[in-house]
Amino acid sequence: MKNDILRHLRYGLGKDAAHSSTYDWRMALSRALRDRMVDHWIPSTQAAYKSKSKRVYYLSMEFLIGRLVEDMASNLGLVDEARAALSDLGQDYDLIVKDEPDAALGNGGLGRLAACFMDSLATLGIPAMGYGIRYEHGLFEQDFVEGQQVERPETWLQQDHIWEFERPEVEYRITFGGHVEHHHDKAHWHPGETVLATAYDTPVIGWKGRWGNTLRLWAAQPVKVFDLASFNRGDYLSASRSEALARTICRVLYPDDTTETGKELRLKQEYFFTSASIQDLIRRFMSDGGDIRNLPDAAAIQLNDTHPAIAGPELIRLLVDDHGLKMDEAMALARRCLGYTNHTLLPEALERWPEWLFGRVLPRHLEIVREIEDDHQRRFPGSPRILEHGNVCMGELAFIMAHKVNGVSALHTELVKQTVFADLHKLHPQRIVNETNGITQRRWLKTCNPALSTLITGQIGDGWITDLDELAKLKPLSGDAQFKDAFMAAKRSNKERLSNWVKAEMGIDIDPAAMFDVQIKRIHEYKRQHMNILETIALWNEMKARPDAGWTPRVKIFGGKAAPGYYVAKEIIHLINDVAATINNDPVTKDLLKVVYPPNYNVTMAEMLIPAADLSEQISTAGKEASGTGNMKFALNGALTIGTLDGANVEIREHVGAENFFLFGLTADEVMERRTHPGYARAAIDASPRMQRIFGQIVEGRFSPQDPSRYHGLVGTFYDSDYFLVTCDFDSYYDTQRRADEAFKNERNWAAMALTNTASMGFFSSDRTIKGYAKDIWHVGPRPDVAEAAE
Ligand code: F58
Repeated sequence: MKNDILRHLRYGLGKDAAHSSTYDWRMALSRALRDRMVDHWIPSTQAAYKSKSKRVYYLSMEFLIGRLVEDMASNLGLVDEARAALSDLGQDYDLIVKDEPDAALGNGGLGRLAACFMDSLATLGIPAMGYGIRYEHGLFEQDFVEGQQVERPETWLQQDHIWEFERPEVEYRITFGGHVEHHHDKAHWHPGETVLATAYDTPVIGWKGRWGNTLRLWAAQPVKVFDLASFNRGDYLSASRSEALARTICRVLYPDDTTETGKELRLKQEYFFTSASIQDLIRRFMSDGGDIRNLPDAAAIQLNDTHPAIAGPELIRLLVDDHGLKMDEAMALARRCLGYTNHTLLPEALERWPEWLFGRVLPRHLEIVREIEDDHQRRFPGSPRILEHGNVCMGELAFIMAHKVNGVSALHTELVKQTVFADLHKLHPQRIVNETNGITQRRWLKTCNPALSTLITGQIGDGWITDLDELAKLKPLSGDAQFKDAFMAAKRSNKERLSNWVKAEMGIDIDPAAMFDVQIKRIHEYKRQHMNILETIALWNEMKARPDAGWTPRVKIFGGKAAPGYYVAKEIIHLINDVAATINNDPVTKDLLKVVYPPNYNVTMAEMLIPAADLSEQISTAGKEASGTGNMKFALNGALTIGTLDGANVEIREHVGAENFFLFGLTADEVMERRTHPGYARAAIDASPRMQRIFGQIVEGRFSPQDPSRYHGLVGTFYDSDYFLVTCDFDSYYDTQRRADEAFKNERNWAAMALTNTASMGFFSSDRTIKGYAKDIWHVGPRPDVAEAAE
């Protein structure tokens, strides 16, 4: 390893050790690791090719992979070796690892789920390929200026992205616009614009390097760099038109997780990567000498939400227009290949394209969508429409074109059946299945929490790394005082690490003995960060009034970004920061309560915050959070959850036991029922002196003295609409928080509850989730040799 690092430093980077920067060392280390990855990757790829195994193709607009050095070193079992080699060279492994930018090619849970799935697929030895977009700029970087969010472009590609291999030879034409002609029953699409999709491959190596898959991200290139004739005429703008289109397509990840902006470009992005991926998988299949009619035996194509839902019409187009299949035959064949995962019930997040726009960008696909619609109406007269009120509804399209549709938690799947797809579910009662989300324990326990994972391995061995159910062996230890002390000591060391970081980065003193209460996720009204900050104000009021009443000291930690155009979410951020500034400067409560909101929450920050948490905030309005995956990461790392019966919280509570979970709030049914009562919010506020006081303080400008009316609008929405029922759940949330305070005082008992959480999380491994998809949807098995090795 040492020699390899030095060799890469010299010949890869042209540096000698004496004059190398941290960046140079990181690049050299990464290359040394990459060489070893390739040694696992190429044989896997060859084996999959030779055995003609069925492959999974996971199409996702987002892969939120974060940093890779440590992940790769860990899966290859090389962390100690890398650390020792660098230390011999006078370098600090930890510092080098921290130098890597966080690849943020995703918004939140959906993108992170895709990354966890890639890890599990490789660990389980399921031949698979992730397909996505190589955005030039990932999710924006967040900064706070006077408490308000400002967005700056993210620039992960400014440095060499060492993990990827450019594949200039893998190139597909992606066309847009123009018109379609029909001659002798055959369609001819004459497009108006063309770009080239070129591939960049990143190896994804599973645990112990037993198997390797590929994450293939597409970049757009102009068909010709520029039009020399136009250039010579002096028409510089039109000379570089195709270059501009190509660059725009992969320029940015859409940072909006509610509404769609830049509609046409977003549609082009979706089609761009979907078409490239479908062309690529067909080419792979054909190069093997296959009959296209057998494609479903070789390819399971999973659509991560509706963003790649154009895969249905695209596959049909290629089958009919290029391979000469009949339309109905092509539809049936495409359906056998496709599965669709739904991640949201929020109506504003369900994609719909105006038909005129869809037809202008993808005229041939609009014809095919009409054929799909006609076919479905013929077979199921009066069924829900794909084309409705002048829109192309991508949810309905994905549903109709998939042989299986899945929700991401038990509750969510039931709600999918009862609400968004109720009518389609009646017509296709076998189609919707549940695959409760999971997380990879290799990143979310092994790598991010060495203190705890070392303790666990010392106690029960390392089988949990590939079989998380093994953690159940820890359950009997919840009565073992010595082990509980060690468990809490690991937590304490993570809290100290975080406290030092908060002091260094934000200048705030926090006490590692206090309860660390963490809410990290995108800022959204349904996730109810505002309920959390209102509760913080209420607690502060009580603490100020009776500072000696034996309070449990708390540190409230927030993290998360708001979509740039989401006004209310940005007001919530502003309020949290204003409240933090007020509370953190109060001498009366300085040892009792702190509010910390570090800017630019990302995967790397999550890896530090989650191991240090005592309490995990999962407080969404019941029925709104499809699953959540942060909730799983916290419980796995020994935090207790305070939460509603929403998403996967329901299943987490079942697994860890009701007595080890702080439940509050209305259920999904009660939420729907309550909404039918006019004036429910006012009634709740009228009944709660505590809420009245807080709203009074905010409205008087207690937290924004320089601008007292700053939050009048926000407070007004609580009285007038409060669609997410903050007011209805507030008092029970407050009371439950006080129960958590009491529980935290009994350290041994808290330790038993926390340990039971960790020990009960086996079910939530993404390995289990992937096995579920493999069995219920893809009909693929792990390669027997890999499965055996894992035994
Ligand atoms: C999330 N969705 C769900 N969407 O909110 C969460 O409950 C679930 O655990 C997770 O998916 C994984 O299933 C989500 O992250 C997005 O970020 C979309 C990005 C593109 C625009 C629409 C939202």
